[in-house]
Amino acid sequence: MSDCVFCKIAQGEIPSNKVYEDSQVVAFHDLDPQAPVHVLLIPKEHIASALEITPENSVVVAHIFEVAAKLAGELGLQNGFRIVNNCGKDGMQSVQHLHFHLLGKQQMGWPPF
Ligand code: D5M
Repeated sequence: MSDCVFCKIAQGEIPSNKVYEDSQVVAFHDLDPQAPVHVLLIPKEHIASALEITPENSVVVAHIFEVAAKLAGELGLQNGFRIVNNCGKDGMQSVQHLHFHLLGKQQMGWPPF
């Protein structure tokens, strides 16, 4: 999508601090980190939110979780981490391109609200 900031990051049209890229997925540091490690993982394909995951596009979601596990090892998150997807208004989604937050290097709390 031409006006989507994460599509522009995926296509290299705007800069990001990338930690991983392959043909399907890009991962980069969040510009407003909420934990000592805060990386975003996105599909290169524009999927607006978790509500838009279908049988046709869902393979990339499994791949994102594989990449997250690999990055967790590389980023020193062996003690654990949290993966978050914010969806829609109630979920506080602010960028309308599917993304997963990988957060770690601190003790998390629960519940998250
Ligand atoms: O989270 C969207 C997240 O995206 C939020 O933590 C800020 C981050 N963000 C927004 N623009 C950028 C750029 N250009 N680089 C890196 N990170 C960015 P949400 O789940 O939608 O609330």
